[in-house]
Amino acid sequence: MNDFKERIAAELLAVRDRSLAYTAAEDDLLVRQHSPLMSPLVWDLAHVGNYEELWVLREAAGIEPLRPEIDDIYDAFKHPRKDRPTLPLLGPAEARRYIEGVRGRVLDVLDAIDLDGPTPLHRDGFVFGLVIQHEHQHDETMLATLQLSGQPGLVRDADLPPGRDQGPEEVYVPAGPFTMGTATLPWAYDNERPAHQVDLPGYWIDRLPVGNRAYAAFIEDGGYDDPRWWAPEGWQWRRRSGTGAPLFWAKDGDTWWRIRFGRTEPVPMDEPVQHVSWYEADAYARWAGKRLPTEAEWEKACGWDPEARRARRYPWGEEDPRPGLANLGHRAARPAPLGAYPAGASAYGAEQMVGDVWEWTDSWFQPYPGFRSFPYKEYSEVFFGHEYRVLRGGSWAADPAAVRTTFRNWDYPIRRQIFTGFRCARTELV
Ligand code: AVJ
Ligand code: FE
Repeated sequence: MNDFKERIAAELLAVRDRSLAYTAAEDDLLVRQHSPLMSPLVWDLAHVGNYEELWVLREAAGIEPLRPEIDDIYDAFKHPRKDRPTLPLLGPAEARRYIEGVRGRVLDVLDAIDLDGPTPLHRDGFVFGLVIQHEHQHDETMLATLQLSGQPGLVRDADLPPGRDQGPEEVYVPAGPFTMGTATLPWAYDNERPAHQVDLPGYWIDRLPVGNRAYAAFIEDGGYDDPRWWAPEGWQWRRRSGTGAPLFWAKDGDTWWRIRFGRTEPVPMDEPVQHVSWYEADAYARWAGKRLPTEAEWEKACGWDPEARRARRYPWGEEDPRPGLANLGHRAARPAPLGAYPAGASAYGAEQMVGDVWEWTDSWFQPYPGFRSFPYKEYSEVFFGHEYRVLRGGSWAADPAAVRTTFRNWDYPIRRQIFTGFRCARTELV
């Protein structure tokens, strides 16, 4: 195998190690439904293998189906998450055998395949990028399921750099055009394409994500009880749900506590807030006299290099992510303290845009002008519209393989179990 193929093989191995680590539990934990919002873990496990079979073995390599009878069960569009426990799912041992069988054949295909042709699925190893990123995204989903379950054992406390209590509250992004999306990143998804020019007026954007201390001040100030701050549907959601704090938070006397993978600990006030819905982020921003950034504002502040007049792959440039630049890949099971990554700053000086927490933006998930679905409509196209808000940047649980300045994630505005926070923006006053 050449170097590129070796790299792909290493990525396949790494993501599988991760999936197996998250599912190395007793069968009962894997088959149980921890929340109607989430699949049983054993569904995710076999689903990633089935997806890999469909795309690499059947579509790219033309191999006959291994187990066509299970396709229906693992089709995410046929069965909503809440119904998945009632399906005749493969048991944990069978699921592991199945995905291992698929993987063995996938490595044979990788060895034999021509990564420069004959189809766009082969080119630059796109189909391998597709399944690697897909599995990492499901791993992050599994981690959210495990956090909901209260399951201990997932806290990993790799040393994160200390926070830094200096620097401006906001950075300024002057008016002007930038290139949004990508024409060149080979493993980018269809929804990141095509690259196109967007001309924005000048704006301010927070240098850092909103922290727990600032968010607690919003709560103490009665932010959850004041309809002035809330979008109308947000206010309805807040009243119906009775929500008064981020998910997994509880107050005891004067102290906020949180539960993190089964451990109860004081809320670290210097960390970015996470587990808030879009509605909460939107309300906080209004309370703070600001607003959420649009997706274009977020991407320009993160990725645009105004001197070179081109987009960077990461805020800091082209260099691959490493521990000194961003908190990714579940090295620690939490966001890093605010200000921990000065070396990871964008050209405009915005920090922690990649890693730590996904960031809600004000934008609906919509196609870019000239969008073409690839390789299938159900990855992005069926989600476009006014139902899902765009999330950017990637959390501490996201893998570097599925993070870049152009990467787009999306979810319902009420979602809170995902590792999501936000930062605010502000239009320049003239
Ligand atoms: C991009 C994270 C919203 O999990 O629904 C997984 C990714 N697509 N399988 C999701 C995805 C197909 C997707 N998100
Ligand atoms: Fe999937």
